[in-house]
This record gives sequence, C-alpha cells and structure tokens, in this order.
Amino acid sequence: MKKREMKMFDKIPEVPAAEELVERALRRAVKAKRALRDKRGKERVLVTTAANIFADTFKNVVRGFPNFDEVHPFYRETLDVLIGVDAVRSALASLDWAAAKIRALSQEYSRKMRRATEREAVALRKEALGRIISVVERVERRLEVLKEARRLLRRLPIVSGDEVAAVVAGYANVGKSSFVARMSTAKPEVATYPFTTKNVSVGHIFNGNERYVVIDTPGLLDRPFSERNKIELQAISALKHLADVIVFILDPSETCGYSVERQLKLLREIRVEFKVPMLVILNKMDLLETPLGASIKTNVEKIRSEVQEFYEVSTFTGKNLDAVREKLLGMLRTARRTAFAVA
Ligand SMILES: Nc1nc2c(ncn2[C@@H]2O[C@H](COP(=O)(O)OP(=O)(O)O)[C@@H](O)[C@H]2O)c(=O)[nH]1
Ligand SMILES: [Mg+2]
Repeated sequence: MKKREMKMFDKIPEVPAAEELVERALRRAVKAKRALRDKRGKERVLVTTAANIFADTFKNVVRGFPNFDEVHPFYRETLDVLIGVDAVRSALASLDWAAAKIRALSQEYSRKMRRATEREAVALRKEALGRIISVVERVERRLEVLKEARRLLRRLPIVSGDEVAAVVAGYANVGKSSFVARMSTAKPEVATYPFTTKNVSVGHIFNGNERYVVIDTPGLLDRPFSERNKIELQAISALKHLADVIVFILDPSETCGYSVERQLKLLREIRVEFKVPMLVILNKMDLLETPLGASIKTNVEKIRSEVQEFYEVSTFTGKNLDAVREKLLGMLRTARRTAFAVA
C-alpha cells in the first residue's frame, strides 16, 4: 500500500490542550531567556518566544487539516455526523484568528519593551503574557474539537478520493472475511470504525498497475436495516460514499445460521439502498459433497429464481475464485471509468 495514501491524515499535527500548550511555551521561553544577558532583552524574548510557539502551533494545526471540500465524501459525512464539519471549520478559523492576534500582541509589546526601563519591561512582560495566554484560553474549546476531529479522522478506514472500492456485505459467518483474505494480496489492515465499536478491514486487490480496495464491514452490512439503531444507519449512510461495487455473499448451506430467504431479503435491501453494481457470490460450495448437498442444491435454485447472475465458490478450496476475481476487477474498472467520466 502506498505511503502517501496510508498517511492521509498523518499530516495533521497533534493538537495540544490549552493548558499543556501554555506550559510548554513558557518552559521554552524561559530557556530562551537564559541565553541572553541584557535584562530588557530577556523580558522581551520571554514574550516573543512564547508568542511564536502559540502562533506556530495554531498555524500548523490549521495547515495540517485537509480542505473538507476536497476530501472523500465518506470522511466529510462521517466527520459531520460525529463532530460537525461546521464546528471543525469554525474551530480552525478561531485558531487562525488566535495566531494573528498573538503575533500582533507580541509585536506591540516587543516595541514597547525596547523603549522601556528594566522595571517597566518586567511589568510589560507580565501584561503581555497575560493577554496572550488569555487568547489561548479563549480557543481552549476549539482545540478540544480539533483534537477529537484528528483522532476520528485517523481512525477511519483509509481510502483516498481516487480509489475505487468494493464493499463486502452478507450475513455473519457467510465467509466475508475469508473472501477478503482470499482476494487481497496483502494482509488487510484493520481500523475501528468510529460509529460502532466494530472493526473495518481494508484489503487491496492488485492487478498489474491497478489497485482497488476491498472493505469488510463486520456488523454493518450483515443485518436488515430495520434492526438498526440511528448510529448504525448513519454509519451505513457514510459507507454508501465508499462503495463503488457491492460484493454480496450468500451461504446456501445455511451453516451461517440464517436461512436463504433471510439472506435474500438482506440482499434486496442492500441493492435498493446502495444503488451500485452488485456481485453475488454463493460461498461454501465445497459442502455440496456433504450430506448438506441436497439442501444446498434446493437453495441454489431459490437464489436462481431471484438473482440472474452469481458465482458458486468456496473460499476453502478456492473453487471459482479466479473467475470471481476477474469479474470483480472488470466491475471495478467500469466503476473507475464512470467515476472519471463524471468528474
Ligand atoms: N465449508 C466452508 N466453510 C467456510 C467457507 N468460507 C468460510 N467458511 C467458514 O465460515 C465461518 C465464517 O467465516 P468468516 O469468513 O469469518 O465469515 P464472516 O463472518 O462473513 O466474515 C468460518 O467458520 C469459516 O471457516 C467455505 O468456503 N467453506
Ligand atoms: Mg468477518
């Protein structure tokens, strides 16, 4: 996986808490002061060093955040649901304001201190630091918002705006994770999805120079929507931005614990909700050779009466997985072309 994309939100520097930042700035200012001999110079350097640390920290945070008009809608929507894009934007604007205000104060006092006596310089330094720190305190809440936004963004599954992704759906235990592991070369990365406590795993399918994402979302696309709470529905809604193709896995052996009827009901729901091309896969076909064979055959016919095209595979034996891979690559390629045509 390419570093550039993997580290998408790593550009955002750590956002310190106000108190921690004040402490750090004062400590460094005191250190800088020691290097000077002239008393008035010492007082001035205390102010300018602390001010620079505050202003630089704020500026770096502002610069590190992505432009939310340009990020993948998945990130924007997730951030919006959990924190609010407007809250983040206005927090960034506040930091911008604070940085400018602090620089202005630093210059103003620095000028005054050059003309002051030693005693006046001490008083001016106290006054300057007091005013500067009160600006920092005014953005305390904003820093908390940004700290939270950064934490959230860095925990999200990694998909860059120009990547094409297949999202895997189907009831629990039908073989979704086994399928992702079989399709993607690298060991899938696991990220905790912030809406739920569930893990999302992101694998990649490589084919020559092509690269696509396969996303497994356990706990999200494995139950009917009617059984969902609000948070889960929001998560699913955000996921819609990620999915260019849905891979829907059915288990006609029903060893997953769900009847084929229920599985087909979920398939219909997801087809309606996602409105993207769907690849239907029947897994565990190795069990045809077992006593379950007869009921599997019956279930395959049930599926056939509803689904025009599907692949019968086994992630255990690898049966038909090459054909599925080719088919999936074709669908992802088409999705990419469509995306480019729209853009
Ligand atoms: N017989 C058989 N069992 C399978 C196959 N694929 C997965 N399983 C089993 O089904 C169970 C669920 O698989 P998993 O990939 O974790 O399903 P998920 O919950 O949909 O991610 C596990 O016990 C697997 O060993 C298959 O092709 N054949
Ligand atoms: Mg799984």
